[in-house]
This record gives sequence, C-alpha cells and structure tokens, in this order.
Amino acid sequence: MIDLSSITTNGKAMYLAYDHGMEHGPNDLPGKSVDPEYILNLAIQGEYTSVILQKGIAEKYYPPYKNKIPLIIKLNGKTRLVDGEALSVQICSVKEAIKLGAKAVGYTIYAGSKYEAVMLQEFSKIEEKAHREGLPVIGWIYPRGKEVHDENSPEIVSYAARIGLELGADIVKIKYCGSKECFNKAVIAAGKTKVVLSGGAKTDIPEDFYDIVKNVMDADAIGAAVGRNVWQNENALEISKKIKEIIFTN
Ligand code: FBP
Repeated sequence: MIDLSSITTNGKAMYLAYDHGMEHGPNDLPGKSVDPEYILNLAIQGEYTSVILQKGIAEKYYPPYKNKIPLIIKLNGKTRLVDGEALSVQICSVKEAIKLGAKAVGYTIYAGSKYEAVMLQEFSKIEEKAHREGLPVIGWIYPRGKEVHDENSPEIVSYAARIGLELGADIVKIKYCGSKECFNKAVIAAGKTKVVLSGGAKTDIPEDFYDIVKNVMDADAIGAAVGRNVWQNENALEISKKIKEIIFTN
C-alpha cells in the first residue's frame, strides 16, 4: 500500500482544488480567487492537507510555498470550450510533477465517455510510474457521456468509486450522491481505496455545503477536495475553518 501521510493528517484529507482556470475558465474565479498567491496563502492559513494545481501555476507560483503546503499536481486537463464527449489528456508527466514538488498526482477519468479507453490507459501508465516513485495517485472519476443520465445518482457514484478501486487508485474523488447512506455505499464499493468528496458548484448557503461534508464524513470518507465552495465565497478562510472542524473532529 502506498503511504498517504504526505497528503493527509491523521488519515484525513482536506484538499483545496484549484484547477478550474483550465477546466471552467476565469469566469469561475471571482475577485481575489483569480490570483494563485491568494489561493496558496488560503491553503496555508486554512490548514489544508494539500493544494491541487495544474503544472503551469505550480511552476510559476509554488516554489516559495514548497515547505508550507503539500502539492498535488493534476496531470491531465481539458477546457470547457469543446463540445461533445469528454476527453481529458495528459499534459504533465509524473517526472515533471515530482520536479515541481508534487507529493501526489491526480488524473480525471470521464468513465462513460466514448474516449474512456484513452483515459483508462493513460491513468494506468501514470499510476505505474507514480507508484514506482512511491507517489499516491488520486482518481477524479467523473462518469460522463451519452449513457450517463445522472452523474450524481447513487448507482453512478458507487460505480465511480469502484472504478477507482479496480484501477488501483489510492484515493478516489467522487461526486456527492445526495445522502450519507448512498455515499457510504460508494465508500464500501471503493474497498481499500480511500474516498474523498468532490466539492461541486457553490451552494446558496455555506451551511448546505457543511451538511454535505458532514454526511460524507459520517459515510466513512477520509475527507473532501473543495474549490468553488471555498474560494468563490468572500469569507473563504472562515468557511475553510468550519470544513476543517467537520473533517477532523466530526
Ligand atoms: P469543486 O469543489 O469546485 O467542484 O472542484 C472539484 C473539481 O473536481 C475540480 O478539481 C475541477 O476543476 C472541477 O471540480 C471539475 O468540475 P466539473 O467537471 O464537474 O465541472
């Protein structure tokens, strides 16, 4: 088993996700959140167990923060400017990620897309290389495609979790399926692969998001990777502290 201690604290994970500039575009980065330095400082002050970046931001902004907050590099990416079935290809190697200071790597698989074979294969190769170096691999498993009618349905979320286990991911990052009970089924389906929540779009009020985090922790997830629900809010630090309290002392 790969050691997860460099990206967890007491076995719990609280990741600040910030790959949205590529995935969604800067419209999703309001106010101060467009500045990577603001995010890195927030990750430190909010005592996240890691920050998730794409390689470009890591290269230009991460060096002064290297010993202050662990880094997870997302190895693939896509923009929202392409129509049709989702394909996210590798844009950073494991070697490059290690050079940039990554303590773990992540990769998104759109299971159900007509291109899923490309992503399954790339993921496997990445995993082999990362594990050889002792680096944990996190699978963002997001079923998406013609046959996936509701990517938040309990069945699909459990399926995503199971894909992570079958592929050998150390951690699987999955969407919320609506309740503690269905999320627990997904955690069970993931077996020895650890599960973190993929935060999702900003909720109307932070309390609704706290309830989601509470439910996933009650469902035996190890934590959450959160982006928009934190830094799209003006009081991002306060929200981070609350999330931390739920993850670590729930
Ligand atoms: P959020 O907490 O903002 O949902 O971030 C999690 C994440 O997986 C990001 O890493 C990624 O950029 C984004 O969601 C992708 O969201 P989607 O493809 O569902 O729009």
